[in-house]
Amino acid sequence: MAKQRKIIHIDMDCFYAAIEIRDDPSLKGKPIAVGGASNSRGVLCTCNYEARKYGIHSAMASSQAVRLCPDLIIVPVNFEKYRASSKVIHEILGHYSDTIEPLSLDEAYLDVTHSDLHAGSATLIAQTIRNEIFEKENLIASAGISFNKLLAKLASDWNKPNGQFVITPDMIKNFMPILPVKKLFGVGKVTAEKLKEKGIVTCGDIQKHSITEMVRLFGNYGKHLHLMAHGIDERAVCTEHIRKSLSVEETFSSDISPTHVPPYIFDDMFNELNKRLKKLKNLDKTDIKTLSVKIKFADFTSTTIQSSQTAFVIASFIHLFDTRIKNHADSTNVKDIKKIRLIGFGVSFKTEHTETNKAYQQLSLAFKS
Ligand code: TTP
Ligand code: MG
Repeated sequence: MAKQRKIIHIDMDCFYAAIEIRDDPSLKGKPIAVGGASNSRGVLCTCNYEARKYGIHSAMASSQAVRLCPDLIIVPVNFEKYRASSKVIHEILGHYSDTIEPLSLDEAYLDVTHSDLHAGSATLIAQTIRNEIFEKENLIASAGISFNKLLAKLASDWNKPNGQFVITPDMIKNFMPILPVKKLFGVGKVTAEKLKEKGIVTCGDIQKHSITEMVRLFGNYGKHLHLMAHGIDERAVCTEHIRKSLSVEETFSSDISPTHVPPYIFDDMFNELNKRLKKLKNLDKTDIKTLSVKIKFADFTSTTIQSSQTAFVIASFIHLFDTRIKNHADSTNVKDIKKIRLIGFGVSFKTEHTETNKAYQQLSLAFKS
């Protein structure tokens, strides 16, 4: 029989907000959030636990948050700082396992099944990781420990903030039935709503259905839901990421005219895409299948133009952009030409490419995978 796995999920507590409070102790104890200003179209990235008491949460419009808590202090986003901290945290994680899967700047899975540290106690390893993060970065992490990724992630949420929790196999029969389905990996608002229409709100409700019934109702995803509702998740902690495409995009601080895009924007984007491509293993430029340009207009409508005919040079991207903008201008009155809030450049590949997972490199506000 295969050895039971030991998986740790680490998730930093109110990550961006915690960094801002660490760097400005006068914010301590006050409700604070990180994000866009409340007098513009800003939204919040996150907030501390004091602010959460007022019902404030990530992705809420800043204006709404200030209505809920007039004393809320909103600190502007300082992404470089978060990325620097994330890099240190991921380096610390590297002291405890070679099998690490970063999920975002502040979250990662570690497989410690074969670790000799603390006589193989995943609970003690998690505690030591959290201590080291606190000592080196002065930030607080929570941890979840279990025998698969699904349960480890659920567990890290259990005693948040500043806590850890272990889910053992014998806890599954009591733990899963009461768990709301929206806590399951991949179940967002839309899926939760569809499940609710069938009277399914908790994992216990799923357990009442046979796997055949779940497949009949929800297709292949129904099978996946059925397994998760029983606490089963065979996914490995994955240190490599398979890529079929790569793109970078930039959202401008204010909308720009499509006919007056500063050339450095195209240069920056092309250079960033090129830099990211060079990091992929065994990539030959002839392996690029299509080039694409994405444009998001000020009214949030967006369009993507693709070409499989052109070479990977900046002029090809600019040509795609100009073609789309010309079509738009030809079909619109000059006064109605929409401004642009975001431009993206991307490529797709003929074959799949693997790269080492590094969350702090992959994510940025301006450039995304
Ligand atoms: P989370 O781990 O979801 O949130 P958190 O760390 O702020 O709070 P906690 O884990 O204690 O519940 O996200 C990590 C960071 O990612 C968060 O600090 C800010 C950023 N983020 C956004 O920018 N937008 C979002 O919608 C979310 C959910 C997070
Ligand atoms: Mg977090």
